[in-house]
Amino acid sequence: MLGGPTTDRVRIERAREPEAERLAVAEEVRRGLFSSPRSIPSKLFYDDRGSALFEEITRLPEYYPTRTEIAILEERAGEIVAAVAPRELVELGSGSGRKIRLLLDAMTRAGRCESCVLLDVHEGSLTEAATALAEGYPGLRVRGVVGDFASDLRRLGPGGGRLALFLAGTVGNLDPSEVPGFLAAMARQLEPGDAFLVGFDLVKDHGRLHAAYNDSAGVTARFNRNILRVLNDALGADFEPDAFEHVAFYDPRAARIEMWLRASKEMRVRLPRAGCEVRLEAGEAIRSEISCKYTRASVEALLPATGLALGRWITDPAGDFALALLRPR
Ligand code: AVJ
Repeated sequence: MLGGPTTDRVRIERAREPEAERLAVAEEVRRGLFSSPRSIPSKLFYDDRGSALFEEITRLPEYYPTRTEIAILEERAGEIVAAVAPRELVELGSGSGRKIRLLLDAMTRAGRCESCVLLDVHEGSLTEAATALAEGYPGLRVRGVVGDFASDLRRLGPGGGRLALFLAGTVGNLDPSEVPGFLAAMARQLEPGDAFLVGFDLVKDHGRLHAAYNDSAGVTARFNRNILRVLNDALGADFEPDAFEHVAFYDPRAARIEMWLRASKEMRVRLPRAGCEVRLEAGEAIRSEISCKYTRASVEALLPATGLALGRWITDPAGDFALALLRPR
């Protein structure tokens, strides 16, 4: 179907029907809010407003990961594509498209750019990204899967000639105890010769890490509070986002950033579509994100028993960010 009209080359699927998805989200939110510590699943950040705010974060002077990862890919995409020789690109969390294009361009130059699969929780950004790629790459077949990388990797289907991407350091949002299981699940969607390229934000000066999540323009604070609006929209909740304070800090022992929302007063929040009500004391906080920072050694320590081995380890000259090229053993 080379060069077919754009719409013939795009297919969007859902891992779950919208109603089942709503029930699953309600259950996850309820579980998080009544856990100790209280938490909200980070994947809920990315509605339309949240995705736009994250885009804004990527342009902040303090937020180095995005521009560093792009710089690495601008320099090394050709080498990565030469090492894997993929026909198909898979991206978990469809992002803004800039980075996947650097790899698709390298595949086009190598003469093997056939198909692309995007997996993302947010249907709006997924459909937009899939359509834009089909328009930008004549002949490319694009499949979008609305789903969660933590539970829906099987929807990707079997590999073969596949380079999968998990960029931006989003792997840092998983607890390290969950990472080996996640990598093993990805390994099951790969064939020998395929590869999984994973972006890891690296341990560095604590002041720079702190600043990246406490920007002076307050965009990260708005991004953080927006997750409460997402809960209001999705579950009919009545959080007052402005009554919560943005808190983010680096915990050197766990090598991770933690983001919290701290209630500035005592409150009672109703979440009718999750069938619950939460009472918060003044000063009580809800954790909205962890963002784990890695070293080459801590990445290698995750790999035994995953079915993946470390191939290339590519960093920027300053060692701020790494791309790990993982290969099925
Ligand atoms: C997109 C998940 C990689 O953890 O740095 C940015 C999200 N949170 N600022 C990260 C985020 C606060 C980001 N990831």
